[in-house]
Amino acid sequence: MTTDQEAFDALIAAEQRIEPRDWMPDAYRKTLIRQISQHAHSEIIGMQPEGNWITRAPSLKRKAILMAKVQDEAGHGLYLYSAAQTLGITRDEMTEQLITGRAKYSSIFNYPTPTWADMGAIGWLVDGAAICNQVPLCRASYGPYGRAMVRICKEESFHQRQGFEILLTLMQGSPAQREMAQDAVNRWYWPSLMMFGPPDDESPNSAQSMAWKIKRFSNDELRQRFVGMLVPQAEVLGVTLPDPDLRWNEETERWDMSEIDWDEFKEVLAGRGPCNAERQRNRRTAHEDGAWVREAAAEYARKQALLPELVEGAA
Ligand code: FAQ
Repeated sequence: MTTDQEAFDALIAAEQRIEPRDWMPDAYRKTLIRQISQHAHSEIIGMQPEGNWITRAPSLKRKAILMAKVQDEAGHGLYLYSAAQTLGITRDEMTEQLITGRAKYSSIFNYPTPTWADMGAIGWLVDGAAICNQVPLCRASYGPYGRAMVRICKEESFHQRQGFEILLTLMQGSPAQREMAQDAVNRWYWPSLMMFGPPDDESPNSAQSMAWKIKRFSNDELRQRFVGMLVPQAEVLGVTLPDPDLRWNEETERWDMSEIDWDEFKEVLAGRGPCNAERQRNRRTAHEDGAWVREAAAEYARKQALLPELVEGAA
């Protein structure tokens, strides 16, 4: 007779999907809840840096595009919260973890967006990194997560292209516009490399997540792939990637690069990045301001549930 564990292992080995009603080890469930909820929180907090520019976008067309993009991120958060809920955690619990500062979300969203060029750099670099990281997650062993990622990745591809196009337009503009684009690339390049997580030898979750086929590539492998994608695109844009040591190493067939400032990464994760407090505060306020919407929706649902009885009573 096969045990639950053996059946689970066989599904993973056969590249089959684990679905919500299947038996799964507690640690697998816990890892998925951790990663999917952090991912959902990232999408929701990630609306803030760009939301900052909606009222100041340089044209109606740019404003419409930016609004659509920020709304897409909200949608991604919702798909991901729903995927996490299939594992037994409630939306309320996840929200509570986020607004009380107990949950992690991506370090990248704790950096400020002082200029319009930041919208270009976020699209190109942040969405670009997100795609690199998330395309392999479409094959994650947990069905609801993998399926959510398919649609998310399609939308992220459009986001990346719109960011690239903002930077291209600026790079074809005046010297001041070119300088603004380069400055934004300089500020977002290193934080975008940090999105892939700590180096492999300091990544406590990677080995197990890869064995469970949640992650398909290690943090460093994906970081390498991302840099390889950026180099030719930077040439087309005419921007310089701010790493004088960046070069292709024929022998190792890897990109040599300067050391990432992991102290900065740790500071941001510890809540001491440039915008951590502001992002948390805004999220908390938005949640409190939305209380009446939740109450109204719950009341509406209660009345809808009573409706058949009322109709019957009236008949
Ligand atoms: N920031 O052992 P590992 C987006 C944490 S969405 C903060 O390597 P793991 C779309 C990690 O959670 C961006 N924390 O962990 C968008 C773990 O913490 P824990 C979000 C980080 O899970 C664009 C600890 O460090 N994407 O950009 C970071 O195997 C534009 C040890 O690390 C995802 O969430 C970090 N950068 O690998 C939205 C993708 N890196 O819980 C708006 C899904 C690591 O043990 C605008 N997630 N940590 O205390 C993943 O692929 C993985 O979770 C990794 C980390 C690769 C992020």
